[in-house]
Amino acid sequence: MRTQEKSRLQQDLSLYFVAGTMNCDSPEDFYRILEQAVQGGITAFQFREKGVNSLNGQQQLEMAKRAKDVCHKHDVLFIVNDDLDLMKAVDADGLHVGQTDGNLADIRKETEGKLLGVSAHTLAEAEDAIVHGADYIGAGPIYQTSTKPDAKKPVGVDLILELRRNQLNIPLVGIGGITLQNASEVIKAGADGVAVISEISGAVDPSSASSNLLFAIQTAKRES
Ligand code: 3NM
Repeated sequence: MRTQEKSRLQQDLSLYFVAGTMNCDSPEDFYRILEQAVQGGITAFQFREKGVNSLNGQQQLEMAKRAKDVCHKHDVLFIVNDDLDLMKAVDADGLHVGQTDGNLADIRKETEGKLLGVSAHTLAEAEDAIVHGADYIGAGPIYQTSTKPDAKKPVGVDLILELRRNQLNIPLVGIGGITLQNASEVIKAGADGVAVISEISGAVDPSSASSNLLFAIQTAKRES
């Protein structure tokens, strides 16, 4: 990735909201939260419609299209979680995959011209993702999270420090249990951004939650 593209991506990943209908009361609530999050200043969004009670088929496709339109109206990156066909069907900006979502070399071939994000829990997983051409890494869970039932043991900001100490200078976001209170610690450890679900989806006011988070992130970046 060229230096200019990389620094643009580092900016675009600053406040990365991840959500699906499972994280909201209803599909309509999902749109309300997304609209407000966009108004509040999220810089990237991941459509993660998976797990119990998630939508599929045509309903899922319609929802992804509408979510992409909301994002693109405000220059917010639109990434699809772990569904190559859906990513292609909606012409999303990229795909995000976990460690068990398939062969990375094959996925990279299928996502040519798109962003590819990979979740990593260890230095070895992050190195492997980079070898296979990942554009960014989602490192986590940083803190305890109850949002993802199968989340691994929290690694703390130590994982981010370790990746940076080992010269992994790929765009990087921390994920898992990140809140307004701890976001700046994640940035100061070397992350380019934070990815959150419940801190925005569960907020009484998702717009203020987003703008407060963005302010904390930008302040921490300036101070780093
Ligand atoms: N991935 P919250 S943790 C989707 O460790 C996801 O890869 C994780 O939700 C990982 O911000 C996580 O509510 C859940 O803690 C993040």
